[in-house]
Amino acid sequence: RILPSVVVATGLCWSGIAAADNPLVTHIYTADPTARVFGDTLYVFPSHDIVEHDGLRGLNGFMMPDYHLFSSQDLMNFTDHGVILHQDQISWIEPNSFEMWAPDAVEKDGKYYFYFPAQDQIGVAIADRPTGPYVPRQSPIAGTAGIDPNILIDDDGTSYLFWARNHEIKAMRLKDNMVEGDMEPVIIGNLSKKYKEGPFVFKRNGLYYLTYPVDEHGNEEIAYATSDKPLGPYTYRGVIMDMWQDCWTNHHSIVQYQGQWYLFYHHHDLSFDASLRSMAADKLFFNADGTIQKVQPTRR
Ligand code: FUB
Repeated sequence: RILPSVVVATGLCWSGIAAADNPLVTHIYTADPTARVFGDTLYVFPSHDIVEHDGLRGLNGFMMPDYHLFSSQDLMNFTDHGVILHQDQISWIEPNSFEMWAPDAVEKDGKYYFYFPAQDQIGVAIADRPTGPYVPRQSPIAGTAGIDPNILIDDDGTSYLFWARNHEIKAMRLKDNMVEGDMEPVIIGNLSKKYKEGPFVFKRNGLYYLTYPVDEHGNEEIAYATSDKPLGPYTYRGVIMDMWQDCWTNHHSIVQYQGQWYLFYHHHDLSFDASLRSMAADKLFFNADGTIQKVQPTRR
């Protein structure tokens, strides 16, 4: 089921990479974008919303069968490398469950590890190149019931897996093989907000930033907390992006590319349907004390 299609989405203008003409692509619906830099290229690993299938809608109304991979070197033109993983390749889920939710991908020792949630468990597919082919392991990662995996590789090479479960954010250190836990999972406490999911952790100037969507009022805003240790304790710092009216979810990643930080996120401006979302990006700025300035979304 690997589709070899390559589509270049053009006509996107960042006017000197100052503001995006969001959404970033319009030929398919893309949600939960994780942006990563491998070499000199920015890759985006989003999930994929499709319209209803045979009159069905999946869990929470989402229909998410597979993952496309996108790349860009100028943040104006995004190449769609086609499907890098499809639900039919995953032996440990029910057929046609359409629950291929928010993913992440990292490089370690020349291998590319693609982490994905499916039916409330977290799997890994491995490739020799960012564009694949990705070969899924035949069982999920033990001990990781939940959704929205995110990997932090620390400066000393230690890797941590974060994910969401029952409105909490959980984490554990991984073994060097990147596919097994090296400790019992812990819950990251002190985040002080209600319904949390979609963790994205990064490190800047020795400080760990745990960023996450939180549903306080029926739609998700993106909040963050900081710590001097990867597993906390974290201190809540505030909101990075206000909630979207009517879109319900937001899901993001934060990346530095060519010296500039960016927030990738999603919204439903293209469809006006909360289960048909489109990925977007805008510049993100830090204050001198390390706090993050709120990002004003550039909307369609
Ligand atoms: O895209 C499906 C789910 O919606 C994600 O896993 C959540 O983070 C939310 O965006």
